[in-house]
Amino acid sequence: MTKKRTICGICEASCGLIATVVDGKLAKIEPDADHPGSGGYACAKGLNFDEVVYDRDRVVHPLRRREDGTFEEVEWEVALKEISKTLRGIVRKDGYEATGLAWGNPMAWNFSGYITTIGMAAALKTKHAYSSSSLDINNYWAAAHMLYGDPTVNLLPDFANTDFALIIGANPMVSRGSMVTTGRIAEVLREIPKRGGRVVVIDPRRTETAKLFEHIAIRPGADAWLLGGIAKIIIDEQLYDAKFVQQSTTGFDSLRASLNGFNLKRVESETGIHGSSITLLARNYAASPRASVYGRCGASLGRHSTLTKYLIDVLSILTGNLDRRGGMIFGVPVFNIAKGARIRGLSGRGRWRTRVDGVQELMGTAPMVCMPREISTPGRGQLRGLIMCSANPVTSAPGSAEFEAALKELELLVCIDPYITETTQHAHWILPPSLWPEREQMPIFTQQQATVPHAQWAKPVINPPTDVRDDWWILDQISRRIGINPSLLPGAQLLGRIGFRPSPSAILNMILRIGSFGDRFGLRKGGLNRGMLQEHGGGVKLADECPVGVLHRKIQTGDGRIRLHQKEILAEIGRMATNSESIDDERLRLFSIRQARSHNSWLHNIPSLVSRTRTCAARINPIDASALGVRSSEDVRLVSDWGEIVVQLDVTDEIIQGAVGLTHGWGHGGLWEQAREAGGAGYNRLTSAGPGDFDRPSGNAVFNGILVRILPVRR
Ligand SMILES: Nc1nc2c(c(=O)[nH]1)N[C@H]1C(S)=C(S)[C@@H](COP(=O)(O)OP(=O)(O)OC[C@H]3O[C@@H](n4cnc5c(=O)[nH]c(N)nc54)[C@H](O)[C@@H]3O)O[C@H]1N2
Ligand SMILES: Nc1nc2c(c(=O)[nH]1)N[C@H]1C(S)=C(S)[C@@H](COP(=O)(O)OP(=O)(O)OC[C@H]3O[C@@H](n4cnc5c(=O)[nH]c(N)nc54)[C@H](O)[C@@H]3O)O[C@H]1N2
Ligand code: SF4
Ligand SMILES: [Mo]
Repeated sequence: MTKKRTICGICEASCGLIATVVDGKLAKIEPDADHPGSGGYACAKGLNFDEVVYDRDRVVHPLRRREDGTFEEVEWEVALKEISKTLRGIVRKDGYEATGLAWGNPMAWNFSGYITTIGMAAALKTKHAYSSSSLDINNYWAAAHMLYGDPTVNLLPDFANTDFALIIGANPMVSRGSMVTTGRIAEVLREIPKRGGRVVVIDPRRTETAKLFEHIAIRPGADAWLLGGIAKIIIDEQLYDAKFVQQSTTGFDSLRASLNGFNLKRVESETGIHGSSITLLARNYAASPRASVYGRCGASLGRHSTLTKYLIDVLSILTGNLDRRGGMIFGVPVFNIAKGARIRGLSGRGRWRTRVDGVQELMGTAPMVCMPREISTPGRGQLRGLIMCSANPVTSAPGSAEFEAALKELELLVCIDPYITETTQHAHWILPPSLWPEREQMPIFTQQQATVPHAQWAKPVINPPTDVRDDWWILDQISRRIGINPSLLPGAQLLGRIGFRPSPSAILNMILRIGSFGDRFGLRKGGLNRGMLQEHGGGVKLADECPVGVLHRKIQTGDGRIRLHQKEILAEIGRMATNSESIDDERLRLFSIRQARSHNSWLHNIPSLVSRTRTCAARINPIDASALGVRSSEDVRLVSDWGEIVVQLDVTDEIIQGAVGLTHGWGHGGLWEQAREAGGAGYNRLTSAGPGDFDRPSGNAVFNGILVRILPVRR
């Protein structure tokens, strides 16, 4: 029996864990009390992950789909040979531009898979590079590119030191934080009121987080109205930090003029929040010496999400809370991803547009919502051969039916995934990847957004089943057979031809060693390298907190100032103001709910995480329920412009009137038996990937604020 330290690879909390291994098998997972980030916290998902590793439905051999839709096991050599033969055929016929890659959320904890994926997309010179970031945070990147000239600039709320935390559309008590990694986030937030500060939660639902603090209920999709309204009050009442604005920004007059339409009456009617509450909120926020504004999925997954994120940042900028202790701060990157992305030409936006919809590229990727049309629209550059890693778009992308239909049209679909899901069942090939306890773990992304800077690089805890391989290895093997090197190293294709193909781990170790915390190959005593981090096993603290006074190093606008004037933002404000789908529509507005023992679409095959009481339901307010004549526990039809589902109803006053909260990630197909039996219905049968149905500047998907009707089930 041995105990090994590792890092959970499921969510952005990136908790430190201790795994007990008995006879080579994962016997127990416990929280690592000494971890500098998570400090002994871990949730049920991480602690029960052995059930995923040993799940009897797990794909542990390469599978080929037969004519009748069933799958047969094949040898790796056969799979790799046939896949590359088909790919080469597509390239011969239609060029590399007919091939593509798509990757989903688990890639964020798979450094080797991730760098090989983006390396492969670069080597294929394809525009078909689709990331789940466009179902999630593309609006962050687009707004950061506009304001700071670099999409990777990410403002972290300094919850540990703030006096006023304004939380917009986030539920950290359940999600454990996103786009920020703050260990024991629940306790850190609870400390704020204890030291005399305030936490105000803006959410259409009285969530697990809202219940603990002050809650202001908002209609789904109305955040930009609220934020613009607050910004206007702060400017009109001269509550802003004129010195900071003058020294650090350009375009203030344009911002001020753009807010003209955000008069209190309109803001009140759009948001459903009383005008006096909005005014008070604006004044209190601005008066607070150390205030932070944090928005997440609720602020990212609606219409106008780039505008919303722009306005979130504008509040910190106006009040001088940017780069201030207790306001918004910047992480300390162990790997300087921002610089690396700039050097390798990934960092940017709008350098090309998608073929069918003409949407701007962002960080070298195209939005997931464009994929169905890229597959089904003929012409040069039509997507014919797709490799998809760790993604389940049929459930998690908007417009489930559009994805299902399009995936079936592909000449080649290869899915690297541990399950036969409602998505991967359409693949010609399913290849079995290792899971995070079976591979080296080093969370490049979350380590750079940690509010207590730390580094960790863990060895695999256990060996994978015989026929299971790391995602990067699978991509590399396919690449070799089609004559490319899936790498972003300068000169990679030439180096590949002469046989120089260092592993992702070796490449990152080299970058670590020459980086600001590195050992400079022995020249800097106490510096970091992979070997010493792996020897230690647990997290190594780099500082007690993130530094402030670093803004000038982050900004890449040329003149060092934040650019408030943005044409695309003005256009978005115009669009939003004239949007007629609004307050007079008698339909209800749909929004998403995440659950503690669930992770998007992929932990529903685990008995200890799925119990009957925790499955899928639509929640509405009692007043709406009585007007509609529906009751708790009854099945109802939810009908949108794009689809309909039948789902169980839960009547609760935690939901604002005029809205429906629906759990996302349920209603499974495919061959994961427990997940199928768990039942429920797919949220994204009600949403759309249509050409007008995403955020224009960023391509981010729209899941929240969809208009729906509740109707009785047809008998
Ligand atoms: N309605 C609605 N839809 C949403 C959201 C919402 O709030 N509401 N949220 C959106 C957000 S924020 C996100 S991030 C997306 C997520 O959407 P996706 O990125 O599609 O991710 P998941 O649905 O979590 O599916 C992950 C897949 O990866 C597989 N997998 C797990 N681990 C590994 C691994 O190590 N290697 C490989 N190769 N595969 C692995 C799982 O089996 C699963 O099939 O969903 C979005 N969809
Ligand atoms: N247990 C668990 N943890 C997770 C996940 C999971 O599925 N389960 N998913 C992970 C992923 S991929 C991500 S991206 C993060 C997300 O992290 P969070 O964003 O913190 O998680 P959500 O629960 O989606 O919180 C969004 C909140 O926005 C509210 N909301 C919806 N629409 C609106 C709106 O229009 N305006 C406002 N103001 N609020 C709105 C919802 O009611 C919800 O409370 O969580 C991660 N952690
Ligand atoms: S799922 Fe997230 S919160 Fe739970 S143990 Fe893993 S990293 Fe921590
Ligand atoms: Mo996400």
